[in-house]
Amino acid sequence: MFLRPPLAFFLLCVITTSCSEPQNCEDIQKTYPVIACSTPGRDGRDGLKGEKGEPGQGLRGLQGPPGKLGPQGVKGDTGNPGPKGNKGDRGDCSAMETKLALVEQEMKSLKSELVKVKRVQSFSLGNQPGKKWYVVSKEKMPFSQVKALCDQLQATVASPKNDDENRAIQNVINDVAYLGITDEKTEGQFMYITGGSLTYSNWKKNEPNDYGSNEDCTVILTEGNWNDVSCSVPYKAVCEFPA
Ligand SMILES: [Ca+2]
Ligand SMILES: [Ca+2]
Repeated sequence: MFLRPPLAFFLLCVITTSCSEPQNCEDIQKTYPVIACSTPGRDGRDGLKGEKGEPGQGLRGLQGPPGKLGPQGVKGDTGNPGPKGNKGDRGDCSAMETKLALVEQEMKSLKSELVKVKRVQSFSLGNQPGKKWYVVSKEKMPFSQVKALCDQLQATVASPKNDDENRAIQNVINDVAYLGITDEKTEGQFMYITGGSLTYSNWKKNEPNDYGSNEDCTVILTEGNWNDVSCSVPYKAVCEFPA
């Protein structure tokens, strides 16, 4: 006897579903020899990877914070010079020119006054035009103060370089006075305090003697000759001004 196809299909589905034990399958086959009974096979291998899908339709996220500043780029070439500008208006220099004229006039007047003062001074000091001139202090002082005094007057301590200059100094002093000559750096080697070895000297007989091993400064005596003395003993200062 044959079952009709719809019924047979129904039974096959029921039996296949319930046929989990081998013993049950054998019993069913005995009862329904036309029905094949089998256990489910193992899972197959994974298939090939599918193509990338289309972007999703969900909401887009918020924009993230700006990234870190990148490294400084290479300096570019110098650009072309810009076009020349238009010529400006002429400035008003009349006030400046008037002021300049006044300054020039004052300078001329001052120069004229200075010439007069120099002439009077030369006459009173017995200076000769074109030659160095000398000023003597009223007070006596140690050599360190003599240097400071002449510096203040923008002069140097007198340093005669020849007989004429030595005589000119002798003529203005009325007492012993310091000269700008010492052997403070090297004993026995007298030098100008402005630098350089002596090019002229007028030592008194048996001088310099470095008496008491303590005589490193030089004085000019009223007779015009020189003696080495202690720098701490007070004598007058003679400051020298250029011609
Ligand atoms: Ca000495
Ligand atoms: Ca001496």
